[in-house]
Amino acid sequence: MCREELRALRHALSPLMEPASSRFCFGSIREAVKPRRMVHNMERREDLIVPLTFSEPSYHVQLADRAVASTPVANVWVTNAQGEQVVYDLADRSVGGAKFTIDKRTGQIRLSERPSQWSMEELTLTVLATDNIHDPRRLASTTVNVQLVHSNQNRPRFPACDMYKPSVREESSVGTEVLKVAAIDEDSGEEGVIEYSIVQVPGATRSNFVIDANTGQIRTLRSFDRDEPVSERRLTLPIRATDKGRPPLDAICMITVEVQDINDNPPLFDQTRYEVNVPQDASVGSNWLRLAAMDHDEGLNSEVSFSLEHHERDGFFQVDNKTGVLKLIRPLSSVPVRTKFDFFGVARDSGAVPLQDRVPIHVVVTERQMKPPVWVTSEDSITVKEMHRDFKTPIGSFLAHSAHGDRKSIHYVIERGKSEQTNSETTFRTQVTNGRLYLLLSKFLDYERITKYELTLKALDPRNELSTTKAVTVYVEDENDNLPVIAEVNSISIHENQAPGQPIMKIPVTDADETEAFREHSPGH
Ligand SMILES: [Ca+2]
Ligand SMILES: [Ca+2]
Ligand SMILES: [Ca+2]
Ligand SMILES: [Ca+2]
Repeated sequence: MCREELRALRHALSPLMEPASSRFCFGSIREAVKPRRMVHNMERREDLIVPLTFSEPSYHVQLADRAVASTPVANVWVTNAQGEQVVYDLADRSVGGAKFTIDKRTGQIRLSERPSQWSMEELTLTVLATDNIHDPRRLASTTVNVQLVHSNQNRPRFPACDMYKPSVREESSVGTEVLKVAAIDEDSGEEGVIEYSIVQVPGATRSNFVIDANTGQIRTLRSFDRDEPVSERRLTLPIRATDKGRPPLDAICMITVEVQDINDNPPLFDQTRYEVNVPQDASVGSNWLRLAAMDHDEGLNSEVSFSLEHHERDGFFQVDNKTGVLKLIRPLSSVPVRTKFDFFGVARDSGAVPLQDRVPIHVVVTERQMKPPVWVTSEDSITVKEMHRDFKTPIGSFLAHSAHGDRKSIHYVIERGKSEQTNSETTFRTQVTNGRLYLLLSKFLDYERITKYELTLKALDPRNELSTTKAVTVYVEDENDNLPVIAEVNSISIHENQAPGQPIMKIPVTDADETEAFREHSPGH
């Protein structure tokens, strides 16, 4: 026993002790404090006096940090009191002793203040016992080591979860910083230490992001492509914060990462070349062709304007820069029949650094009195549900007449453009019955890949080889064809004090449907 403790022990016991002249005897500390006269007495009564002995040489207890005042902490007692009255007390009331009380008769130690705010993780009490019977009095001391055990009272939480609206530019390199999340946990100690992780979405074949477990910094694990047909426009990113309590508590924040467009697609013409025959007597201002181009980017990056190249010298035709319609602006009456005009059409997007496509245009001047077919059907768009599985029933029909009023002789063609959206994969086919063109599907549609197609139908009169094209847009309608997927939830920990009916966690759900209404999920649905 150290000198300070001893001094404290003496001080604590002073009310119990007789004046200095009294005879007394310590148990475990008797050697340290015995006065001369006591030696004499002990020698004389050695066979009669057995020192008091505590049931344990020292006591070790654990105390939950959420314990309240008056919680029993430990019971100490002496084993050899033999019915005599023993008095227990705590030594040194200035340190640990002030935080506890002891029942002087039973030796039960109780808390006298809540330990949640203590600065120390453990403390040691010195307990003294004495009897009032023997002469000299018998004394003993022991220690009670109290170790504070932290309880996991608080679940981590993401205070700014609703504010996270990260975005990442498509085609950004691997390792691009996306967002730094932060969760808080009001527990102290390990129970308040947070680790971050990404919740795995079932069925996900590859990981999109990685998070630093300690800092919450999220980076990309691959580069994304926003544009059709890949169409990664929104990526689901469920983040979990887990504390180190036993058992741990966790929280999940569902984050949606928007993939921002860059101008990485040039416009693409819907045909590899445009050919048209124009009669010598065609009137100035008449339309002969419509250039069409698609650009898979978004906004200005996909806004296309048209122009003509190498045509300044001839100057017979002009293209509308918005609609792509080619019109005659000078009479061809002086131009010999079978004259060919070869020039290029240009489609340029409006990106900061514009991209463009060129297409050859061939115009042949034909005999007078010749007229191209005329489209009777005025509709120029169709909407098809993406679940459409019927490849035999037409999704639309179109009619063109020859300029001579004979419709049976008209030939129809659906152009195969340069991209899937302009029918490069023959997603659409035609069937002609009684001089009318019927449009049919030959492949499944998937709104999550392609939302609209730009088709070019051509009506050709074989007698004069004049043709007229018609642009038709096919809109794909989103259907609720993707089941919501519940992300992996390894374990849910519920706090013992959690009130019934209180939410225990938000289960992360993802859904590939593009339309917002099909992505809303309510419990039980
Ligand atoms: Ca916690
Ligand atoms: Ca892209
Ligand atoms: Ca793009
Ligand atoms: Ca573009």
